[in-house]
Amino acid sequence: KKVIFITSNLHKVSEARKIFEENNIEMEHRNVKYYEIQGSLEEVASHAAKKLAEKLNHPVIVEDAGLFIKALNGFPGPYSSYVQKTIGNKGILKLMENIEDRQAEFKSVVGYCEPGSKPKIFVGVVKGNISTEEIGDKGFAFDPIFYPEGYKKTFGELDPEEKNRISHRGKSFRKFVSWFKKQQKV
Ligand code: ITT
Ligand code: NA
Repeated sequence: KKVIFITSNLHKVSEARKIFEENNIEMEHRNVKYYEIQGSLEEVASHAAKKLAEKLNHPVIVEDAGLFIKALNGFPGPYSSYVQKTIGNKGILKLMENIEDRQAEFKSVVGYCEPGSKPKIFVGVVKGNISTEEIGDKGFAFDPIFYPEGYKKTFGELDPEEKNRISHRGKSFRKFVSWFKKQQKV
């Protein structure tokens, strides 16, 4: 059975595609514009998955993600996409100047829904720290300013496979995949 992954973000697609391929699940990417409610990542992902499953009359996946910085009370969180496009990494580093507590986490929420059913969500989190400068050019968006816990490299310095192994997105999509495979057997 095929799943349609709806996103405007091609970086998400390439990271997720590896996980689908490793598990022999057929995934088709589509960039369908839709209205995103305001709310937590969980609310946004489940609402969008439900809406899009009915609209396309097909099982769909969406993913809502964000970077939550502790010293900034969780900012940019649900506003990550907008903040990345406006103040960017330089703006975040500026806000973090002279702040000693660099703790942050990336969170990814996968929303899955089949037409006529309730949406399900799968959450992945990776803890880490905000750097003091941008390092690495391998990932996207906030990757060059995020040190995953236990690593001396930023996400921007990791190969895609390495990032996937520990990332919020790797975790949420692997959770989805393991649930999805169990469903297929019945
Ligand atoms: P769609 O909603 O169309 O899927 P988007 O890019 O708008 O694409 P989100 O609403 O989930 O996605 O925004 C999350 C933002 O957080 C994203 O645009 C990036 O700026 C940032 N982000 C999410 N995951 C990231 C990652 O793995 N590495 C770096 N930045 C990330
Ligand atoms: Na979005």
